[in-house]
Amino acid sequence: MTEYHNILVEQQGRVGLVTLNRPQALNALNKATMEELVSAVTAMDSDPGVGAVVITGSGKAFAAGADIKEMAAQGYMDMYAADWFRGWEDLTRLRIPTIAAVSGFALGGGCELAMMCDLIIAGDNAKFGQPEINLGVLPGMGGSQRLTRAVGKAKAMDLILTGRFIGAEEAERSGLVSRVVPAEDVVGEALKAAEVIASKSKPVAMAAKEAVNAAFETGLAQGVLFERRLFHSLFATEDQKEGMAAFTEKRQPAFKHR
Ligand code: CO8
Repeated sequence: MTEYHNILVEQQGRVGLVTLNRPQALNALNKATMEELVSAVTAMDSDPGVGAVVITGSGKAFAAGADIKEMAAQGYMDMYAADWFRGWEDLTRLRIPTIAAVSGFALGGGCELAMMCDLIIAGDNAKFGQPEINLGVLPGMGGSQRLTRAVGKAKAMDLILTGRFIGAEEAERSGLVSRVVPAEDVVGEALKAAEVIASKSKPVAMAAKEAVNAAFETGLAQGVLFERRLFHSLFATEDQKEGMAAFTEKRQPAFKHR
């Protein structure tokens, strides 16, 4: 069993739960936390017993960004040579569905981490922002790209150029988060959503995730074709047979490949 110092790792049924656990630093994402989080979630990704993953914070924050104290003294060559933040990209290559359960601050790299997940469930106390401009930098882990795709140019420019925070309601209205729930229920609701996802056919859920993600990488015609080919391919699975038979027989499906 791998020992972690900056995160807590649990499994509830078929759902993996990773909790960022540096509340004294508002879960600032230092290098060690990144390495542990990526390692834990990558292990879950290849575990046949896990069908979905929830990532959450602790205390007042989901995560208040990259660790400013760790970064402050770095020079250009340090950043370039280490390709600072590159490791986070591994999270975007996971095949298993991921949910960010955000309570409190999700700022800078914290907001970017949430956006690397497939969906965000927010507590009504959540605060999202990309305040890097106040530090003399800009978002460094995809914020300028993923936030713009999530909320559009006007809102992304507003957040990135002013550094202001938005609350859960504005984040939901803008399309950044999928659901807002009372703060105390956020992990529970995320786990419930993850359980629902994990009860489906795993390869089908992975294919659905791939299809949605293709919308951000391809033109419309190419994306629709990609979707149709994936759709066709699922007719080679036992789970398609089972799902459609269960509908006809008016019963719940018992998917084999979970
Ligand atoms: N880095 C390091 N330490 C932090 C960070 C951080 N990002 N955020 C908070 N802390 C520490 C504080 O220094 C403080 O520690 P100490 O008690 O030792 O002084 C402790 O956490 C508690 O914080 P505060 O006392 O400031 O708590 P407040 O409730 O007064 O304020 C805020 C909360 C508003 C969230 C405030 O802490 C804040 O503004 N934090 C910084 C937010 C920020 O600028 N984030 C962007 C960071 S840059 C970034 O993320 C670049 C992204 C690149 C990609 C990264 C991928 C991971």
